Amino acid sequence: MTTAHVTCPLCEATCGLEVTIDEKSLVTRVRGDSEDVFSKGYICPKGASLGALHHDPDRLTAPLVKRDGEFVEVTWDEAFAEIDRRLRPIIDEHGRNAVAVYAGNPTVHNSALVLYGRVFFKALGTRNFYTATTVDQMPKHFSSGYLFGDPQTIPVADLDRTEHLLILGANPLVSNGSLMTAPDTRGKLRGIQKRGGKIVVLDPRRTRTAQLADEHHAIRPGTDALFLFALVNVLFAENRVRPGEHVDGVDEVRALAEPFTPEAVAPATGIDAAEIRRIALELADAERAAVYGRMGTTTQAYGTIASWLVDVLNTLTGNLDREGGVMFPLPALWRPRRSSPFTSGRWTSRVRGYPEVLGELPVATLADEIETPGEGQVRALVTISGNPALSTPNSARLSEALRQLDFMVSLDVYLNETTRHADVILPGPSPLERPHYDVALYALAVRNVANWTPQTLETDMPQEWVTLLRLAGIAAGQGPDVDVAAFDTMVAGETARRTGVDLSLAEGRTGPARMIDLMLRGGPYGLSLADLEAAPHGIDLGALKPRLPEALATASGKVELAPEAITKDVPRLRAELDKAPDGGLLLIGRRHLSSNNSWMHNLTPLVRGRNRCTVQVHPDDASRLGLTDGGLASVTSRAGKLEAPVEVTADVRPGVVSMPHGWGHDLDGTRTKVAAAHAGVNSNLVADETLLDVPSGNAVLNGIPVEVAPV
Ligand SMILES: Nc1nc2c(c(=O)[nH]1)N[C@H]1C(S)=C(S)[C@@H](COP(=O)(O)OP(=O)(O)OC[C@H]3O[C@@H](n4cnc5c(=O)[nH]c(N)nc54)[C@H](O)[C@@H]3O)O[C@H]1N2
Ligand SMILES: Nc1nc2c(c(=O)[nH]1)N[C@H]1C(S)=C(S)[C@@H](COP(=O)(O)OP(=O)(O)OC[C@H]3O[C@@H](n4cnc5c(=O)[nH]c(N)nc54)[C@H](O)[C@@H]3O)O[C@H]1N2
Ligand code: SF4
Ligand SMILES: [Mo]
Repeated sequence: MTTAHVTCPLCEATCGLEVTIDEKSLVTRVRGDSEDVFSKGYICPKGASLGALHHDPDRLTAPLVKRDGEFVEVTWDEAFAEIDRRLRPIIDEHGRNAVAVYAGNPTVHNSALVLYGRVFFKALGTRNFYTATTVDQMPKHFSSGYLFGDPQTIPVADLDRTEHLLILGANPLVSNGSLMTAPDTRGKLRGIQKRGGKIVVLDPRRTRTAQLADEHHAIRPGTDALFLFALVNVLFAENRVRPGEHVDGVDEVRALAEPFTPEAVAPATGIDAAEIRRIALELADAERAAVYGRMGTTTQAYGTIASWLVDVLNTLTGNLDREGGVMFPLPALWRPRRSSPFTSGRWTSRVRGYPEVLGELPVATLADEIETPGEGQVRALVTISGNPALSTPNSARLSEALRQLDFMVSLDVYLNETTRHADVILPGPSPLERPHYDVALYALAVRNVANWTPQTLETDMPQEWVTLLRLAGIAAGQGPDVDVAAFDTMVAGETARRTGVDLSLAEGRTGPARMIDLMLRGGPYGLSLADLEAAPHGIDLGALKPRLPEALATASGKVELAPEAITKDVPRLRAELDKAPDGGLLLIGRRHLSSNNSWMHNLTPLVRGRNRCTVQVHPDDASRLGLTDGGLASVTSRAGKLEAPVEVTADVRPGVVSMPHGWGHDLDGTRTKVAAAHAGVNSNLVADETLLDVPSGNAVLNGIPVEVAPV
């Protein structure tokens, strides 16, 4: 028996887990590591299933190549030779933009994919670059980019010290927190209440988080920007504005907020004007307060304005960069300092003219780019840990487009709804077969921490950084047999140069371990990987500290509260005030503690129990529409139609129906037996790919107009 201490890479909470392994390399137990400096023993059902994931017989362990429509196992060299043979001619004949990339959510949770994905993307040099960010948090990057100068500079709620938390469109008790790395959010939210503080939740559904909160307001979907603007309006009207130093643009915000009085937004939001006023004043008068918005505020038509207003409120109430307010973490890894402030729209998408943001185009337009002939048409696709065939809007249309590609490669651990369209699938090691450091998420942690996970179990499979370097070699025209060790040393040398650390200090290490050693050494705490290796439960680097103005990268060196790139979208929102709600139904999403987007449904412990893929309908709507609990309903939108069982519940607001995403595992050609037996229905069949948040290009996944009828 051996015991390993690993950081769970499945969601953003970064829990420390204790994994027990027997002599035959069988995972016999996974439990929370009570000594972990951050998570202190917390674990959720997904983390507890790391063993089930590792031992899943459907998890791929060898490359697959499609021959005459059937996947066959091949050697790694054969797989790379096939990619070189088929990808290079497409690049040579049609140019680099003919090859698109889609990187999915687990990329962010995997240091090999984070650190070496960019090497491959650079070698490929395509403008057809797509990620799950445009079905998620792009509006937050956009607003942070303009407010603070850097799209990665996102303030997080100081959960351990705040006394008033206003949550919009987030359900951290189920999601375990997002853009807010905080293991055991339930404990942390309870802590606020124990200190005598208050939690207010705005959500069209009475979620677990809403149930724990002191107050829940069932806002109409898609109206958060109106609601938040009304709070800003009240702060000015009632003389509660105290932004502090380092802030520009307060007067512009005052003028912009003028039309958005509580009375003006009440009909659209469904929240009383008097309530809005009270919520604003309680926020302003709280000793230390934080406003936090997530999926419900970003995946909607006014995602950028809503994300911006969240931080406008934090700033105007004096809670930006203040203990108990929202603060900027200082992670242990070196981070590049931007040489120039963030800007978007440096190029636009070919078919619909959507602006680039962070070098990405909206994944909602990927099907357009594949289907539409002409110069620059996408003919090949590389997916990296993504399942866009389930996770992106109008996924039936995208699936059909994937069929039309000349060539497709997927780096993925399953043969699923997306990868079945690939010509070559390259698997990667399980979380227990690779080392781990959370490169991305410690930059969003409510406490500064660092924790390294050594590789627990051996594998014959190449690490994914090796795979990415070989792909980079192919993309660069050097063929499938690039000298990986030399290439890696070159990449590390570049990191050494940028961090100002002597490469030889990381001698004896390769891959992500060497990169992380260099970045730790060049980072603000001067740590090294050896320090972390000596601390299996992590190193606590303390509570968050004020970081302004040093954290800012704007041209003015100040928080630019009214950037034109955002304020020019306000007239579009203003027009909403003149529209009366049309009484139609709006579809929103829903997450479950035992789910992780689309890809953990092949693990028996996580799909046990009753079918969770239901359409939740309020009793009033159910009786009006003739829907019965357990009966089948059709859900129809501009984009498509689906059928799913009805669950009648007063948890959803009247006029709102809710379905989880990531289901629909009954498609031909997949190899996920357990998931197929718990197939569910794909909610993105009805998500409309033409509905976007205009500035950021983020898809609208919450508040989709639908019709629901009994089947
Ligand atoms: N309607 C609706 N749609 C949504 C959402 C919603 O709320 N509602 N949520 C959106 C959000 S927030 C997100 S982030 C996206 C997620 O969208 P995606 O990232 O496209 O989808 P995932 O379900 O996360 O699929 C992850 C894929 O990575 C593979 N994988 C897992 N681990 C590894 C690994 O270690 N290496 C490799 N190479 N592959 C791996 C899995 O097998 C799976 O195929 O979905 C979005 N879609
Ligand atoms: N168990 C589990 N955990 C996960 C995931 C998972 O699939 N399962 N996915 C992970 C990922 S990739 C992400 S990005 C995070 C997401 O983390 P969260 O954002 O916390 O998760 P959601 O459950 O999508 O919460 C969004 C909430 O917004 C509400 N909502 C919908 N429309 C609106 C609206 O217009 N206004 C307001 N105010 N609220 C609205 C929904 O009812 C829902 O409760 O979760 C992560 N953690
Ligand atoms: S909350 Fe997230 S990080 Fe923690 S055990 Fe669950 S999946 Fe893993
Ligand atoms: Mo996400």
